[in-house]
Amino acid sequence: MLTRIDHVGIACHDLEATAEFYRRVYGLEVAHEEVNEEQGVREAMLRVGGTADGHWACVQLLQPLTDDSPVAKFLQRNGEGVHHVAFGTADVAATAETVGQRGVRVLDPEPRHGTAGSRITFLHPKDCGGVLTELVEAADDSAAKSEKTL
Ligand code: MC0
Repeated sequence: MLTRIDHVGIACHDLEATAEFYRRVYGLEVAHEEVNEEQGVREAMLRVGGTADGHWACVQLLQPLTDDSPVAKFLQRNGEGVHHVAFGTADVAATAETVGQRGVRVLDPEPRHGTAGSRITFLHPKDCGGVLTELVEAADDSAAKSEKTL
């Protein structure tokens, strides 16, 4: 059902300063930047290594756009740090339905728009051992899914 760790989301106050930390200390570069108004974030993806299913595992830096967004609330409560873990899946809607049947609250029954054309849904941290969990169907995961169904 889960095919990779897609990314680890890290909440920060200053995207550029945090990206510079990852560049200076680990030599990681920003591969992709995006603003996601619906989620209330500016984000930067830093590729760390390849996964067995042919994707990149990334660190995702998240800076809030507004004071009432989920990442802003998280920063107010906890300060900077790991905000969520995201798993890749070939079919986000099917995986969300399965985990929902297993007693986990699915926060977005209808998948939303995520990084680089992906489709995403979040699972409630209180049902996932305190870890806000994201399911990600990348744009090319969907292509693989249509091939499979042909
Ligand atoms: C909140 N809680 C967390 C947490 N956020 N626990 C672990 N990790 C987190 N990130 C805990 C709080 O400490 C609190 O626990 C309880 O959950 C309720 O939190 P709240 O903030 O008072 O309540 P809500 O219900 O308003 O919000 C929590 C919820 C929300 C997780 C439902 O933040 C949400 O819907 N998040 C999903 C969307 C999101 O985070 N988007 C930003 C990333 P106590 O014990 O005090 O009750 S967007 C993204 O990442 C996109 C761009 C992408 O990857 O493509």
